[in-house]
Order: sequence, then C-alpha cells, then structure tokens
Amino acid sequence: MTIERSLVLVKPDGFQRGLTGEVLRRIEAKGYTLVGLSILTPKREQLAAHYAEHEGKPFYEPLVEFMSSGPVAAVVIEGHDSIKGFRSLAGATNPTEALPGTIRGDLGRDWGLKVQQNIVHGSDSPESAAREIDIWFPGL
Ligand code: IDP
Ligand code: MG
Repeated sequence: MTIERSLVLVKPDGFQRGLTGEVLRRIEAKGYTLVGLSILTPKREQLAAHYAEHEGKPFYEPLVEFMSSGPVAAVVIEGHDSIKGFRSLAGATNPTEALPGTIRGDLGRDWGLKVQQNIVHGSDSPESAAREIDIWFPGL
C-alpha cells in the first residue's frame, strides 16, 4: 500500500451553494482521510500557478476569473489510490456528461457560460498532486 495525497478544491460555485459539506461527506464516506482544510478567496497569481497547464486556452481567463470570484475550500485528502479515486467521485469535467452518482453529475449542470462551473477540482496525477499541494498548503 502506498499512501497517496490529492488536492481537492470546492470551487466558488460549490462553496457559494453550500455544497462543501456534501463534498467532504462523500470523500469521508468513500473512506479517504482529510489531512488539510482551508477556506480562502484565491488570488490570481495562485490560480495562474495552479492552472499553468491551461494558459492560452479559450477558457483560461474565464476560469481564473471564476476561481477568484469568491471563497473556495481547499482540501488535501489521503488514501491508497486517492487521486484516481477522487477523480472517479468527481465525474467528467462537463457536468452534462458526468454520470449520476458523481459529484458533478448529481450536483452540477452546464450554465452555458464560457467556463464550466463544475463544483470541484481534483489533482490528476501524483506529479500534479505534489505540485498543487505545495501551492495550496506549503509545507504540509
Ligand atoms: P478537470 O477539472 O476535470 O481536471 P481540466 O481539463 O483540468 O478539467 O480543466 C480545468 C477546469 O477548466 C475544468 O474543471 C473546468 O472548470 C474548466 N474547463 C475545462 N475544459 C473546459 C471547456 O472545454 N470549456 C469550458 N470550461 C472548461
Ligand atoms: Mg484538471
């Protein structure tokens, strides 16, 4: 068994809708452990680092704008294969395509905006997780 950590964000839409508890409930019910938790309104520079891979894409500016529009809950979760496991809990990026049973499929929808407001972020690889945890929880 290898203990793996993943960076989860409850995005401004999820936080504003009062879904932070529901997201944390699903993470805990699945069996992962919460090892970091913080509420903050992210600054542009922090989001530029977090979303560096998307710079230049059509949805990049709307994404940074949206993510800095209000508080988010930043969470570090822990457990064997938790990166893949949370991506599975979250569902597909497009909430219209995300399957029922997933966070995005049950709680999200497409609002027809330039950026998908899809409630949560989850790291997509061990490399991304290490990089992202360092951005949101330096020293953890
Ligand atoms: P992920 O969050 O499922 O890993 P990424 O491709 O990393 O998806 O994209 C980051 C975020 O940017 C998404 O969660 C979503 O909010 C937004 N996004 C990604 N692709 C699109 C798109 O094609 N149109 C609008 N928004 C998008
Ligand atoms: Mg991603």
